[in-house]
Amino acid sequence: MTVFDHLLLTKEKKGGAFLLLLDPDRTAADRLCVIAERAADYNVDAIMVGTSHAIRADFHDKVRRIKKCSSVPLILFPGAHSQISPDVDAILFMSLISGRNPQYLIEEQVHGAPLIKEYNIETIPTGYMLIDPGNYTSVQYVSGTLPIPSDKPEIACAHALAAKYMGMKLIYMEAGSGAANPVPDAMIQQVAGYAELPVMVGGGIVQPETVEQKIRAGASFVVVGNHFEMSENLDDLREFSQAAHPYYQVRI
Ligand code: 1GP
Repeated sequence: MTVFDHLLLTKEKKGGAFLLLLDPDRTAADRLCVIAERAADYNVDAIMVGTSHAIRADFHDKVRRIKKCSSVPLILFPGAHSQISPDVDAILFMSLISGRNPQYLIEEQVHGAPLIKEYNIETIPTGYMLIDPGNYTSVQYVSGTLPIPSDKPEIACAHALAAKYMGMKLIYMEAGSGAANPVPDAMIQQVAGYAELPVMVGGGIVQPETVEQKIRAGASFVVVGNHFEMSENLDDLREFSQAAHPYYQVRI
């Protein structure tokens, strides 16, 4: 089964899927391993790995370490083509469709495609949209693009539909790492209903209740990063994971 099919099946069976984002450039290798091991214990559906700003010399070694430490599917969430690693199971093959910067619309993809073929990595064609979080985030700065206003769902809907017509299989609605405000529920609901594509939501989510709220609004997949990079206690990973699986909780 492909990683994307695994996520879709999880959504169908459990109501949603929970993805943990790890940034190798900001976290020590041993800690990455501990978090990855715990992810397997707590039913995290996939681990995403990537960074938005720098890439350090040991980036690929750390990706390999995460893969060795956990049986959870590993998905690259690339900030640039230099992050493509042979050790991931799949890659979000993204275009930053809310922006108008050709580097992130097509150029990085052209540089990365031959390597992805060589490594035989599963691609998940993804329309990536920045939604205004109310603060200035790294992804806005690095990409040099403006986010979609959070009170303009019709703009987000038009972008998502264009992505669908171009053959993309997933919409990622991103508030940005450390966002002051996550993507609003009303916007998630409208985009998911209008484009009829699975929607991934991330950025600024720090409570399990918010995970469940985004799933109930229509997100298929929820991503949390910062919270677990900062947290000393990883036990609440279980609550975050359970919050993304509302049907599963009812059945057990
Ligand atoms: C960032 O959406 C992800 O690309 C996760 O955001 O780090 O704020 O959880 P946080």
